[in-house]
Amino acid sequence: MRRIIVSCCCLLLLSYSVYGGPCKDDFEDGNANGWEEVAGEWKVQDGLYAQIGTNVNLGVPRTIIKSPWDFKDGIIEVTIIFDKKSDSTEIPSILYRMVDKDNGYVFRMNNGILEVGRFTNAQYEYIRGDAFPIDIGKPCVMKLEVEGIFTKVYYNGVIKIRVGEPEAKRGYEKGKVGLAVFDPKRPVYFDNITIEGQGVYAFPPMDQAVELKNKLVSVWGRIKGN
Ligand SMILES: [Ca+2]
Repeated sequence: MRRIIVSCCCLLLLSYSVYGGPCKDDFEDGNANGWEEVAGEWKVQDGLYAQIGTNVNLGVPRTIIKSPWDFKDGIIEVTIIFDKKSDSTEIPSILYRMVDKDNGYVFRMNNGILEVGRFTNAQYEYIRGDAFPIDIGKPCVMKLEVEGIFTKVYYNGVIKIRVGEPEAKRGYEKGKVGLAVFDPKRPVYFDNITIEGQGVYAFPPMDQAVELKNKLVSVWGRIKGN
């Protein structure tokens, strides 16, 4: 038994050393500090990050984390919540390995199809997708496991597709992480983004743990001061 526990601890330590971080945002602090809103209208409300703008003339609504690090290999998890009036055609998406605001990889929830593509010069290019029934009446926990040229997509903890970059020369090696909504007819809400990967770490002002601690300290400071 003891040996099993020790092995588990070693495995845990090993996984921590492989993946740093995590970097998280649950939006409970009421702001989108640490994000660069590139297009669309993004708003933190009720502990969720909402895309509420419907004007696509300024480009695909998207927001990118202004991280000091670049994401290469690792895990990105985010909860996606469709609006009550949604018919699932808004295409909420996760951006990753973004070399700039217009170029990188995209995972899209495209009306029942889970697909991976490239975002090249702000235009979407499809690589591969598979149809899976999505229950848009409940929050969808989407997880991407990215390693080398491969992206594995999990929906509510179950692996659904594995997509490889078919054109090595056109692939993106590393970059920023973000969110997008390709067809923003109705609002889409995001929550609990977690990023783990080599070199990834929580950074102010996105570091919730530190913020929470500081908040507590300042609240106590105020109470004591009064
Ligand atoms: Ca939240």
